[in-house]
Order: sequence, then structure tokens, then C-alpha cells
Amino acid sequence: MLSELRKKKLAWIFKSFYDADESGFVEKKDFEEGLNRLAKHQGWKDTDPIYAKVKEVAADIWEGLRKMSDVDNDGKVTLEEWMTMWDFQGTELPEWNKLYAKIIFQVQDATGDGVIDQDEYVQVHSAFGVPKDVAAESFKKLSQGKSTLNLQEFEKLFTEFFLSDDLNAPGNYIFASTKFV
Ligand SMILES: [Ca+2]
Ligand SMILES: [Ca+2]
Repeated sequence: MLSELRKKKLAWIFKSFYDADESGFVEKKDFEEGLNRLAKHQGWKDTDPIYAKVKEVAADIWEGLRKMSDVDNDGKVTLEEWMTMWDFQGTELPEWNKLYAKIIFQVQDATGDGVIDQDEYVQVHSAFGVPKDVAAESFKKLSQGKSTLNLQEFEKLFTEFFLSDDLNAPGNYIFASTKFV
């Protein structure tokens, strides 16, 4: 059984992040829509290697998510299917969401030095409408006073968001908002 906190977190992230076109369910189109928005903000051109890489990974993520959650096989993941999948998830993230953590990290690390700093974190989230001060505050909670986050730390925080029942877990801030509480 999912705790109330996890139910809130999972429903919120489904609506505000995975369901990019706000249709009420997650499908292939949402990944394309999210990708277009990101590419526009980042100024990526069709020929940029990072754009090709992110496209490829987005397709893999969708395929992984679909296989695990779309039980009626209609190409759409409903909120109910999403919640059921998480209810049966153990203590590790599903592979498709691990891929997601890695690619988000790579995109946020704009300078490519292997760590994310506050400026990079704020930049990416502003593309998705998060006010800069809110994103900056979230980064401080996530990093707990450190100036940067490496991939290992980022993955731990990302995992906490999805799996932790602790209201005070720093990972609750990974998507730059705690509007779910
Ligand atoms: Ca959708
Ligand atoms: Ca379905």
C-alpha cells in the first residue's frame, strides 16, 4: 500500500511533469511535447548530438514505462495504471526511471563538468515555468548547503522522491516544488 504522502507525490508528478500536454494520461506524445519544449528552451538544433541523444533516451523511457504500467495495452498510461505500477514497485526505481534520472542530470549539467550547480538547476526549471527563486530554494534543500550535486547524489534524491515516505526527505524537492503537500 502506498502511503498518503507517496500517493500525493506520485499523482502530482504524473500531472505536472509526465503528462506534458495535460490530457489526463501519459502517452508517447507527452514525451515528444516535453522534448520540444526543452529543445526550444535549450536552443538545440536538429543536428546537435545532445538533442539526438535525449530523443533516443526519451523513446526508451516511454517504452519502459508503457511495458510496466499500461496493463490494458491501449498506449495510454492512466493515473490509475501509474499508481498501481508504483504500488507494486519494491525498494528500487524501475529501469526506465533510472534512465530518466540520468538524462535529466545530463541536461541540467549544462557545462558538462559532471556536477549540477544552482544556476544550472534554476535555468532548466525556468523552461518549465518554475519561478527562479522557488527553484533556487529547492536547490538549497536538495544540496543541503553544498554548492553542487554529482550524479550519485542526484540519483539518490530522485529515488527519494518516488520511494520515500519521509516528508522531510530532501529528495522531495527534486522537481523544484513541493506543491504536492
Ligand atoms: Ca498526456
Ligand atoms: Ca492504459
